[in-house]
Amino acid sequence: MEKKNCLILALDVTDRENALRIANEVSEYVDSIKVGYPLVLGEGLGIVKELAELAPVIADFKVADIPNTDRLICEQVFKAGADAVITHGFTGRDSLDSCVKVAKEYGRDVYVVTEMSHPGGVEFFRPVAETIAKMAVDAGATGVVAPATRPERVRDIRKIIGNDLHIISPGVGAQGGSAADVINAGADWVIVGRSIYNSDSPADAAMKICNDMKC
Ligand code: NUP
Repeated sequence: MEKKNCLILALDVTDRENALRIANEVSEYVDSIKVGYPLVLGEGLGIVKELAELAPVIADFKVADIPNTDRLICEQVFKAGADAVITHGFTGRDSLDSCVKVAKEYGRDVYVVTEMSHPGGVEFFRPVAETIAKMAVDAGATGVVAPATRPERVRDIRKIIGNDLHIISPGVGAQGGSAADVINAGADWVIVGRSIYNSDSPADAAMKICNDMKC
């Protein structure tokens, strides 16, 4: 993904019409559009191809299964036109290796969740986040997902992964995180959903976040 605005739209609306309207309105401000279960379950995987005409798509399926099932999921995601997939890491190195292998075959990207951004994200992830981050490096992932709600954790994770891997960071706005703070802490991109798609003017909301970050 090319870094221009440091902003990724989390498009968690559930219908095609709203999804395409919002994506069109903000496309000049975002480097990528992240889709997840809400939109894909609402409209089908075909929405990925439509959105990919506006910006590269990250498929946030938090893939977390045995290696063979992970392989099958990643193949479907990339065949559908996604540029990247988000996977979990707690399933272990063999599962992650399977996702990275498929991504390399397709020339696509893999981002691995380290510690989640919501309050419960510390309960189980906190003790293993650094180990997962190290595994992401060793497995040859493109980058990791780390919480904008805890910039200090982004700093910790940046120390582990060095500068070769990217950090994409959700939790800005609706979850309380600040885009500028987490970029200063070492994130490459912020991922923002509700603060943009629930705004009366998604384009203005996206522009304001870009201006705040001065990325
Ligand atoms: O740790 C994570 N936190 C998180 O919010 C990992 C994620 N993938 N996300 C996703 O980022 C979440 O599912 C949603 O799509 C987006 C944040 O949206 P919002 O809180 O800005 O509305």
